[in-house]
Amino acid sequence: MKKILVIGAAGQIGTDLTIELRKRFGNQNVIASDLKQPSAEILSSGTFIELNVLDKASMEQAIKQHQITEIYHLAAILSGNAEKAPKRSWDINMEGLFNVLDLAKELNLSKVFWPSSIAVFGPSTPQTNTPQKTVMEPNTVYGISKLAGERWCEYYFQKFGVDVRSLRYPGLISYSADAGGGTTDYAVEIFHEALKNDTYECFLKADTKLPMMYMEDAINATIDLMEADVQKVKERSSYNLAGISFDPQMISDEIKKHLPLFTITYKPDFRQAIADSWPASIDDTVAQKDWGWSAQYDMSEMCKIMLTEIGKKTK
Ligand code: NAD
Ligand code: AKB
Repeated sequence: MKKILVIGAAGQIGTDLTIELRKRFGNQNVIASDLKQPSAEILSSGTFIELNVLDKASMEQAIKQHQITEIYHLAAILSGNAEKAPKRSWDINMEGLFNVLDLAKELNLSKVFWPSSIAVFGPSTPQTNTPQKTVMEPNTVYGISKLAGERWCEYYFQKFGVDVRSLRYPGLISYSADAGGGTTDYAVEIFHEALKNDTYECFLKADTKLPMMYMEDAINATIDLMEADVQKVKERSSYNLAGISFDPQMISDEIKKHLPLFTITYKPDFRQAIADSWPASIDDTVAQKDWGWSAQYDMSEMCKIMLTEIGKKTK
């Protein structure tokens, strides 16, 4: 029987992914874990344990106690925060992954999910429709850790048979939890500020186009990949995944259709250089072909949902 451990369940993705996994596989079969308290919905719908991904012994104990068969390992330090504490972020991102991969190998777990990111690409990568296989020279701590992580995932699959699966998520947009310190966070913050104050000061320039995706698409892609037949999962580093590509001006124009008084101003900070090093759009035809992936949400649908759902919370 499937028994899942989500590590990083209190974060932006974990908040939505844990609930969806519980819906699909049963509340009692999905154990949430994090360093910090998760949402009230996660706390009330199933088991939560406080777990540090750097503490391998405690993780081993939790896996044995709850008879875990699969891990979704989401704990990491994202691009913006990682630049502020490079060595500590490298340690958390890499040591955490090693602990999970080693436990999967030693305890013979059936599957592991670990997310990579568009941050694996760098300034020398082709920026438009970035292909699955291309030049990868990331120049951020976060991107370097994700690229190294991809190589280790493939290594553990090939050398030790660990069935680890991965997606290169674009910037994810959701309303259930705040974004966790990345470069694409503006595309979440803008909705909160638009509804609260009718204005938003953006930390990226108006024409900084980046690959983005509405959270429900990302959750579906994640579970689809994890549930795909093993022979369909041919890419053992990480799959490119594409949703919507836009820049701050485009999303601001879309918000204005709903909130005509909304205004945006621009004050680029250190995250501009990170964004400039990333692709503007992604080619995910390999994921489409291998396991039947396709995104459902466009920018206008995503904006409508974000404004409605955040609007309900801010009333
Ligand atoms: P987040 O920062 O919102 O959540 C990460 C969670 O991990 C937090 O709740 C944090 O408390 C927890 N955590 C941190 N250190 C920990 C530790 N030592 N032990 C246990 N838990 C710890 O991040 P997110 O946006 O949910 O991202 C999840 C994963 O997806 C990360 O690997 C991230 O790199 C990747 N990703 C996210 C995006 C995105 O746009 N959100 C895009 C690409 C990739
Ligand atoms: C970040 O901006 O760091 C993340 C990501 C794209 O990996 N959202």
